[in-house]
Amino acid sequence: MLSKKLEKALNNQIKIEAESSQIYLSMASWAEVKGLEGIAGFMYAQSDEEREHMLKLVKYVNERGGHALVPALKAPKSDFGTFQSMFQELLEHEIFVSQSINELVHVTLQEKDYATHNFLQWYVAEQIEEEALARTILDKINLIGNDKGGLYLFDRDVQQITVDSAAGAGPAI
Ligand code: OFO
Repeated sequence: MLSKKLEKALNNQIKIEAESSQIYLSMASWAEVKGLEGIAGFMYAQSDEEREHMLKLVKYVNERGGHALVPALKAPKSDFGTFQSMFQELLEHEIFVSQSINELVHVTLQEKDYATHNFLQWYVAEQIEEEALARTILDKINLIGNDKGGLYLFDRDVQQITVDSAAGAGPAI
């Protein structure tokens, strides 16, 4: 059974994952409208992943005798300036999510809830990968600079950049 304090903290994380999914959906839509099909596809996939992260938490909270609450969300912004700044925002957002997961892990220790501590290790590992992925993409973007041909290739190949490639295992562009 979850303590009230931990249930509240987990519900807060549900909201953060839901917001992440909304933000990335908005990024996908912005990129699609700009004709950046590959970047849009990448962001749609990121959005789906965040929804999965949220669902995993919802099911866990309910399974442990809590009540997962579906949160109200504020609308994300709809203009991201340039694709460079959009990916910078993606990285900053993932750093924020990592901090939030860390705080959540801290609460599990305070509450001596080792099952939830164990459950959250998946998120800890996932955040390392997601931050690495965002940094890998930003490195590629910095290499491209303002080169239009580079952007064309980047947009074509960005969907191939996976978490594995960020870790050095898969295809890189
Ligand atoms: Fe990328 O944030 Fe979920 O965990």
